Amino acid sequence: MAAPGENLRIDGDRLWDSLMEMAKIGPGIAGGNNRQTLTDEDAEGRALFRSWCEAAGMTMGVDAMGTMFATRAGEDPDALPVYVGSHLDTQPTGGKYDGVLGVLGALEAVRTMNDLGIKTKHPIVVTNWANEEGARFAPAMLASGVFAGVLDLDYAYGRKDLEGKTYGDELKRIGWQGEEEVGARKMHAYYELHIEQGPILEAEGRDIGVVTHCQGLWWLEFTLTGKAAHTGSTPMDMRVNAGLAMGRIFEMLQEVAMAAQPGAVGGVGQVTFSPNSRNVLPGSVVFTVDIRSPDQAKLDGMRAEIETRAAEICAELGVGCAVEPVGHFDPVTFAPELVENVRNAAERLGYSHMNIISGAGHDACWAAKVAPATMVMCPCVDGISHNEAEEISQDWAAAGTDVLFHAVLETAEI
Ligand code: HGY
Ligand code: MN
Ligand code: MN
Ligand code: MN
Repeated sequence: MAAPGENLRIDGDRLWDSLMEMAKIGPGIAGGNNRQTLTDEDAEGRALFRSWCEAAGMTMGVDAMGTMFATRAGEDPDALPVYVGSHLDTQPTGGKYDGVLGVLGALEAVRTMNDLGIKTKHPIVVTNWANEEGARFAPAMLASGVFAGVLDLDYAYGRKDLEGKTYGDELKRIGWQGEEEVGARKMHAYYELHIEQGPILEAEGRDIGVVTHCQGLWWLEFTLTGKAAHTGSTPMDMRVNAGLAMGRIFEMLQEVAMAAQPGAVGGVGQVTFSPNSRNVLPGSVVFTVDIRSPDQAKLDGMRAEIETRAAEICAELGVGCAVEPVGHFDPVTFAPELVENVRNAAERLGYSHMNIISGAGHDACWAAKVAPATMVMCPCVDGISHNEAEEISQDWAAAGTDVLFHAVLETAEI
């Protein structure tokens, strides 16, 4: 089968217009987006995406987790489809491109196939995975985790946001609980285009990241139990101070992650003090430790050390310490033959490229459990993401989508 011609390119202006159109839905307060999963804004973005897919002649399926699958028919109806996707949900202070570029880049690839009358042997399925971010309902990549058979549907439906609302109830409320059994679909292959969300590609002056691996992750939810008490009248030697224990654990976490360099990260993004009143020592402190590494031994070693030392810190202060893993996947090796398609596409199209390990987790990590999968990355400005200041250039968006388009055509067989 001949490789796609080097002049085969997507329509970068049309892609950019679609990105800017989607960015109007769930605007943030500083130029980015707040389109959190299963909110009314998410529902509005889903409806716009569905209208675009239908206008491109695709048929829409939705599964019981709310993941959207838009199918472009192939020449061979018995051939398993090539899935191409990412996510439209955002962080509360998210950017306009994290996830969205992958979904709308996949749609642009289909629009270009339509323009050029390209027929593929394998159907193409453009996918919007529900709840990739895990910001509102932990863990991240929840829907793709259920799809891959790693997480079960009841567990997922029971996940709660900070207001105590459940995933299942919110999915029904916005009217996006689909009929399809989650994971019943079989994939021939899976591709995902994503911004790097880190500084490497821009610093190295490369247009394309050929993603060979993704680092593994643990999300460990700590619940520290102290004694709520008056911050003024309680003598220092009579305090059971969960806040102090938290501070010492944060310091220890930093030390463990630095000792695991190179190739490890550790931090905390969310803390809940209760009663969270200025003049009350916290009765309880809940926070999620996020540790990651491409090295399996390092990843699991960091987890063991952090849990052991956190228990010691709390025991010293008389603070209760409970830990629950609320998210995990092992380091991922993407499918070499698909990685090669991405590399060849970048070469053919004249884009500079380099191998890269994904620092962020993606739905591709779970897709890789059930089918050959890989990713294409493009740079982002100063490596900023999960921040409303996230920015990319139109050229980077077009380059990444051109490469995605070519790699998908290779696998879908024109
Ligand atoms: O947490 C992650 O890596 C992804 O952005 N959900
Ligand atoms: Mn993402
Ligand atoms: Mn993200
Ligand atoms: Mn593991």
